[in-house]
Amino acid sequence: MLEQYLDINPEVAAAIAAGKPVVALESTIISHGMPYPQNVETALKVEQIIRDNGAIPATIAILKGRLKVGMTHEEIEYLGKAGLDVIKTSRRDIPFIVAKQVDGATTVASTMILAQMAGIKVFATGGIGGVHRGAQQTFDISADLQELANTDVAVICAGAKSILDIGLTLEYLETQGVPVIGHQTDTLPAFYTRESEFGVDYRLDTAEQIATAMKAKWEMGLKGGVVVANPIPEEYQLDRAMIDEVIINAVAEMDSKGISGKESTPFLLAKVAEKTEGTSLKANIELVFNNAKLAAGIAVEYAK
Ligand code: PSU
Ligand code: MN
Repeated sequence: MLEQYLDINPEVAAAIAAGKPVVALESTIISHGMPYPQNVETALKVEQIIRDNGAIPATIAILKGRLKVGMTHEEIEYLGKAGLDVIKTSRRDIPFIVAKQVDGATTVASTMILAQMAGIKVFATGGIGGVHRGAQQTFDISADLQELANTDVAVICAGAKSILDIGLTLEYLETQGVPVIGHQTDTLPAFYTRESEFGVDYRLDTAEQIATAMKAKWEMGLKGGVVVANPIPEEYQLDRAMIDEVIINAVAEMDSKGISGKESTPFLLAKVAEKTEGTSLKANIELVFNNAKLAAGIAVEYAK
């Protein structure tokens, strides 16, 4: 049934079948999260980092309606160049992108879904979606959170960007039973900065400890994902006050322009990048590299 829709790259399929470590990667970060050509350079370097750390990378997207788990370099280049012309595809969108046989860039939610279809347990990205500031009025809560509640994949990220309401995001995850692990940190990192005022649920300091907790969860049949929050390396951290001000202004501009729904996150990401003149892009790239390395380590431990 699934093969009718799903194409697993042969190298990735062989690794999964042999129980070797594999790390899934999303594609909305390529199409909507960074400008060309840095998006493609970053995506290819991330794959190399995963290989250098002992795992096989599987970048995920939908191409001409086919679910792709493990893209070629040419396919990554194509998707990165197309950028915002590719349809941002979350859980609700998947059947329509498939039926129309068009291209779709997968978010955290839909990347988790395709990873689960293929049998991949570890997924590295930059930041997850969450509860937006002002969600009390707008109801804007990313489908990523509901996916974390239901789909058995660990997502290694740099915490939640403060375009979101971090406190409400953590409350939502708690309600849904999603554990938030801090890798070598007691507080949830705020993406561009290593710390926030919010504590994580559990601090674990090694990839081995994290893999052990994942196994315990899933072997007991406790469904759903795990958030592994990994702070940006010290040297690439941005100034908290500066980035907070940029974000407050970006949210106000979004509201005044009436931007909502699936356009919100890409608008805020682009605004923040524009207003920080590229320093945020550098930080974003470096934290993704850092997450890829940890994810490979977790995948290696999980495969033991
Ligand atoms: N946050 C980031 N960078 C990103 C995204 C979020 O810092 O690239 C992307 C991810 O693909 C995430 C999606 O799954 O945005 C969330 O979008 P929404 O809030 O519309 O669910
Ligand atoms: Mn949203």
